[in-house]
Amino acid sequence: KAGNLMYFNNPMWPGEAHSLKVENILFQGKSEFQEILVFESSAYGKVLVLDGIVQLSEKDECAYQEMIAHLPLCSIESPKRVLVVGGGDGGVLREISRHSSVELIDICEIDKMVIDVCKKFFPQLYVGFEDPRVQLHVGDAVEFLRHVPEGKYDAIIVDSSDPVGPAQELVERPFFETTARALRPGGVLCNMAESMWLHTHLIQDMLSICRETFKGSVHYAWASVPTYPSGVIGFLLCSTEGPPVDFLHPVNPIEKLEGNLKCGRELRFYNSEIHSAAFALPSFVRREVSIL
Ligand code: AAT
Repeated sequence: KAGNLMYFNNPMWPGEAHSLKVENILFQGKSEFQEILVFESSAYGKVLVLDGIVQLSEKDECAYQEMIAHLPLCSIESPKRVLVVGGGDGGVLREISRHSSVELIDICEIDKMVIDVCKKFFPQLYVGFEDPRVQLHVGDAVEFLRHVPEGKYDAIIVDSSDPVGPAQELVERPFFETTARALRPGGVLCNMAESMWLHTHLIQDMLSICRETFKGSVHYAWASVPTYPSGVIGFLLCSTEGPPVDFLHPVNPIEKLEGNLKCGRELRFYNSEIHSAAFALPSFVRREVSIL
C-alpha cells in the first residue's frame, strides 16, 4: 500500500530483509516466466521487481548498467559484435551504444513482458532498444547460444537475474562453455556475479568453472548498488585464449570515446579510475575466492 515499506525477503539473503517506501504501485502482472512489479518509491524513483527481487531503480541503475557494459567493452580495442543476455529493460543496450566501434548488438531476453513493461515505465532505459544496431531475440539464452556460430562475438554481457527461476542455468558449466565458444579468441565475457557479502560460495563456483573454461584471464570486480541486497554487486570478467586482455588497465578508455561524448547523456558512475578500482578486493574476498 502507498506509504508502507515494501520488504524484500529471499532465501538468497536469509536472515535479513531490505525495504523501500512505496509511493505508488504502477504495474503488477505475471508473465509466462515470472511476477513483474513496478512501483514508485519515495527514495529511489521507479523500481522494477521480478519474482520479489529488485532488478533496478532509477536512482542507482547507472552503477550496475554502466559497470556491466563498460568493464568488458573498455578492456578490448574496438569491440564490434556484442551479445547481451537478459537485460530486457534496455539499460545495458543504452550503455553499449556509447561505443561507436560496435556494429552489431544482439540481445536475447527470455521475457517479452519485461521489455513491454520497461518501454512504458522506464523510457530512459528502454531508449537502448532504439539504437539501429540492436537486434532483439526473444527466447532462452541457453538455447540461443547453442546456435551461435563459433567465435561470433567480441564481447558477451550476461545481465541476468539471480539463479532462481529462468536464470538458473546461466551460472552452470554448460552455459559458460557455450559463451566461451561464441567468443572470438581474446574475446571477453562479463557476468553479473552477485554479492561478495552473501554469495561467496556461488562466486567461488563460478570462478572455478570459468578458470577451467576461459584460457585467457578471469577476474572479479564489484560496485556499490544500494538497492541490491547487501548494497553491492559483483562482476565476473573472463577472456578467451588469444590476444591477452588486461582487465585492470582499460585499453579502450571511455573518456576517449567519441560516441560517448556525442550521445548527449553523461555517465553517472563509470570512469577509468572506477574501472581499475573495481578489481581491488577486500582481504576476506581474496582469501575466499583464492585470488591471493
Ligand atoms: N538490467 C536489469 C537487471 C537485471 S534484469 C535480468 C533479466 O534477465 C530479466 O529481464 C530476465 O527476464 C532475464 N533472464 C532471466 N533468465 C534468462 C534466460 N535464461 N535467458 C534470457 N534472459 C533471461 C538483472 C539484475 C540483477 C539483480 C541482482 N540481484
